[in-house]
Amino acid sequence: MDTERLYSDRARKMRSSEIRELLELSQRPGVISFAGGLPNPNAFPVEEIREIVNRILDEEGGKALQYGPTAGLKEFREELVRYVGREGIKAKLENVFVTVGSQQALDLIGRVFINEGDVILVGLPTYLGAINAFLAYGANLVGVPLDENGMRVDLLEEKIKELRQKGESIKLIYTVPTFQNPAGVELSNDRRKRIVEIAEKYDLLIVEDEPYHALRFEGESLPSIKSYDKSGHVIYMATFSKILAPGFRLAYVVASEEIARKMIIAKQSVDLCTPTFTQLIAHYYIRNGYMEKHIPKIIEMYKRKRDIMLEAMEKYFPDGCKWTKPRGGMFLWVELPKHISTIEMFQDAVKEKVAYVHGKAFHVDGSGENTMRLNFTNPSDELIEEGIRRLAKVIKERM
Ligand code: PMP
Ligand code: G9A
Repeated sequence: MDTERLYSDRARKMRSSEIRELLELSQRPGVISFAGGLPNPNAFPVEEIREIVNRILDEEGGKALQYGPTAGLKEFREELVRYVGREGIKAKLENVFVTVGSQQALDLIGRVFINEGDVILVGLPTYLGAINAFLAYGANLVGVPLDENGMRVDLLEEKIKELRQKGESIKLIYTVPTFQNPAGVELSNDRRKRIVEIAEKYDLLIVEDEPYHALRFEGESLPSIKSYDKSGHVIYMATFSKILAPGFRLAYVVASEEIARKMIIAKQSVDLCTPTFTQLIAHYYIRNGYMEKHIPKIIEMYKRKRDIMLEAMEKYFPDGCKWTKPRGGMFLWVELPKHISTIEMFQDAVKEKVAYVHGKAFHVDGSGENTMRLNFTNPSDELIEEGIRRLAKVIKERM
């Protein structure tokens, strides 16, 4: 059968994710993986979840196993309104809805906002899952460089002016402000305010994707971009994947009532509703104070792992390599000398049984070939040091 002929134009634009493809390799025996952004399984509160699941099945089994509203269970959304309120986001019930992971929210944004050729401004580098979601809808992704304080909003504004002059249709700015995936950097408070001013001035949307906000090891927590938004230009999303369990596939969006309504209609055709069962579990988990007690434990574990990785890099990595020292999150970002391609080096790494994600995957302009992303949360403490030793050997050989 000639399936190629049958595919839609949209299907032709879909790209497979390097991260997803690396998952299989990462699970091979003996491989130490710094590739996928996976939480550590020891950070999953298995016993507490078991207890909560039994309770829910006893008390509201009929509801837990039933379809629910597309926007999410009302009591869970009410809880989320309070939850984001503590982060300075003023939301009403109509502004908040639940999605199957924030990955789904990114796809819904594509469905609702992107026409073929529309410009989306993203960080250089930026989250690969967002790149692929937006590309599938025909977006023209334009990169804006980052520095140690996150996206260069001065360059962002220049880019917007330049694109407008060329008559391009710019729709939105996508950003991961806190402990960015992949670079680990934080958008400074000044830039958070400024980016809202820019969105208002040019009438663009900001997508604020915040999976890592709660995973802060040090420094002061910064207000979300959404907390500066008075005009409905910011679509905020956060997920339970990194603070509870990615297997729940549970996230939420805060947006203007109008945008929320449109995205919920789009979601109706995707999956009717987010699983009711996991919403009830997460709701119970927050409402009864489990979350507050759980997050400090994850932070302690991940901070230790970051420190082990940084120490091992100091010890083993050759001169000429640079890396970020993130104050939270799950990733650090490495820059090798310009002549080294982390794509070509990957085969050597596989032979040494160590994996990473090459940096070009996160760059929409084809740059970043001498960079790579390392995840420090998934491997055990012992394997972090050993993996860095292996990686350093591979780098030295290439040098
Ligand atoms: N956005 C960012 C920036 C991420 O890092 C991730 C997961 N790595 C996601 C979205 C998707 O997360 P989930 O679908 O599990 O909520
Ligand atoms: O497993 C995934 O695809 C989620 C992790 C994303 C990442 O590694 O950035």
